[in-house]
Amino acid sequence: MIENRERISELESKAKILRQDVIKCIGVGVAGHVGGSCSAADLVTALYFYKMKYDPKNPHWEGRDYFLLSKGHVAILQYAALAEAGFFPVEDLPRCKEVGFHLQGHPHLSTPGVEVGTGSLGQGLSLGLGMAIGLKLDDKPNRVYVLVGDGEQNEGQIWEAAMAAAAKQMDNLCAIIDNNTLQAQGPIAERLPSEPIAEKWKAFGWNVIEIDGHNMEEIITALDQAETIKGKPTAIIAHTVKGKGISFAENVTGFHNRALTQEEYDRALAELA
Ligand SMILES: Cc1ncc(C[n+]2csc(CCOP(=O)(O)OP(=O)(O)O)c2C)c(N)n1
Repeated sequence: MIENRERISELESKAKILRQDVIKCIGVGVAGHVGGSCSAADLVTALYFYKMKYDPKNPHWEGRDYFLLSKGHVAILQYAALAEAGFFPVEDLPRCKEVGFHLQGHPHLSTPGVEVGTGSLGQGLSLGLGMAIGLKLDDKPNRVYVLVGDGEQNEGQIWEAAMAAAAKQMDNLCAIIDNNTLQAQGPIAERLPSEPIAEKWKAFGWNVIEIDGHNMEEIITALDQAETIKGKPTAIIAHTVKGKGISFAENVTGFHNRALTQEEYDRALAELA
């Protein structure tokens, strides 16, 4: 149990580092996706530093698990995880969005560790499903994890993939839904409501686990449980706070994709220290 507590506090510290990296990646005066990166930081930390198998020196290693960032606009969060995991130097992060550089505004195959290009919302789950089917056909044990936004549930393609994954009994596929309740222009409930999300995934035939997406113990328990479920894909509905960890950005729609002033940048890093 103590060992578990130590492991959890290590992961919590790592999540803090990822959030700091996100801020350094955005820098001052250039718009960046603060909100959705910080809401998903604990989830992505648990995937990269607890659950997934990979080899940063050999990104195409056959034994790896696959991570797809369906909400591709928070690429900087995946870049932070990949850098901290050793796929490329952490010093590359502030060069994000530089023309021709390997870190672009949305995930691109030129980045070591990125499996697919995403950013047009709705596509990542279908891509992940295709990979999961391929792995099953090859009788491989690798797992596929797809991070999906709750606003992204407005995309019809999500539900085509959800229906097909359940029909094909893809128990090697796990969707993690970052349920932060805001999308780019405001509360999802006021734009096109996605709720009730858990009931929808259950009705589509998925194993559903609901968690507090900032509670590391709940996150890793859910990821472990998902692996034991046979005959169905798992959807982890993670209740999160957009902008989590930066007081002035928490639950503020304006921080979906915004430039930071020097003062905000300094304050964010101080709060995350
Ligand atoms: C097909 C498509 N339509 C619109 C957009 C523009 N867009 C980028 S992020 C976003 C909101 C997504 O909301 P959500 O999935 O909840 O993301 P989060 O709040 O977690 O950042 C939109 C509409 C897009 N990237 N792709």
